[in-house]
Amino acid sequence: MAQPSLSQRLVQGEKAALARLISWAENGDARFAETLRELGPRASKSWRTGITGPPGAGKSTLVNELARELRTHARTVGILAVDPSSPFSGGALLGDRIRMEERTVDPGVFIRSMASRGAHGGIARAAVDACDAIEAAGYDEILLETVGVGQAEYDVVSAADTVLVVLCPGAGDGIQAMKAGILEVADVLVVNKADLAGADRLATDLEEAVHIRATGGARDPQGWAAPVVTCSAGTGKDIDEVLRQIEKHRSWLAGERLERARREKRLRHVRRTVEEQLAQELWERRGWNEKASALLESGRAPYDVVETLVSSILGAAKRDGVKSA
Ligand SMILES: Nc1nc2c(ncn2[C@@H]2O[C@H](COP(=O)(O)OP(=O)(O)OP(=O)(O)O)[C@@H](O)[C@H]2O)c(=O)[nH]1
Ligand SMILES: [Mg+2]
Repeated sequence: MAQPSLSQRLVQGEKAALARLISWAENGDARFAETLRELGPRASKSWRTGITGPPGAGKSTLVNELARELRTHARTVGILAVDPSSPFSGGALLGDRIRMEERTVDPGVFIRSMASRGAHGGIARAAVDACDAIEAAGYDEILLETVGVGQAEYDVVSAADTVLVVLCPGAGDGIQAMKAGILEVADVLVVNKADLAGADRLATDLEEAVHIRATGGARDPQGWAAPVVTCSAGTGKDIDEVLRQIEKHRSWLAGERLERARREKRLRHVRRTVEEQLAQELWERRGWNEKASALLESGRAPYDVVETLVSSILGAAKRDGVKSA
């Protein structure tokens, strides 16, 4: 009897098949696209929630609690923990994995971590592909956690439909977060560690900052002003409130807004992937690395080298255009 194909195994809910598919996405393996193609067009039904925030704010603890809460509502959950700044692949987020052990034995939960070195090309591209794979496997919810609040993390988390920014009182709290432009990316601001002193103060500061932004015309009047939720992932307090705010944002986005947002995200993903594949083609397969080195060594100025290389394809494209016209 013929072995079931990977796409068949995926649809049957086999986690190993999903893990394999994600590895193909990470490695830039052509079988990733083939498998998605085989699965055919499907309605996108997974809600993607991104979770970002400074190291140690309690993102992983919150993800674990959100997953627990979602499971009580019979929602299946795919968790993707991405560390764009870590050179270590796989084991980078092992700590998180161990903490989430309880979730991993649940057949309705899938957990995977990813670091930049594991991804062939861009981690942001690989993360979107991984989310698409999780969606294709039929999970209702995707929780996409990143470490840190830099540009690389934002690139990853901006693939989500709803972005949570998790902060906590203490070192590097509110003011720093605002400087880092966190208000711009947050759909929901979560003040975690409510059990610690300073949480209420941080929440008030954030509410004020959101209000100033909203009234300062930085957002359109019908726009979404990020709510501030205070919770304690460590004790499980008010996790349901965090979920309620995600649901509210989801209802607000539903319809035309959601379609537009997802269209933009798809376009960004296509652009990234095209850039990545072209770069591979030129630098690796067409030997541009060697060509550029040789030209530089022969004493050519960097911009001369750029022009020579670029016109070698653009010139060719122009000639082809003339031919086909
Ligand atoms: N007091 C208190 N501690 C918490 C709470 N939530 C998480 N912690 C603790 O904060 C520490 C960091 O939690 P993590 O969930 O690993 O934080 P993280 O944001 O995922 O950290 P990185 O992935 O390293 O950026 C752990 O020791 C948690 O036990 C909370 O609500 N209250
Ligand atoms: Mg973490």
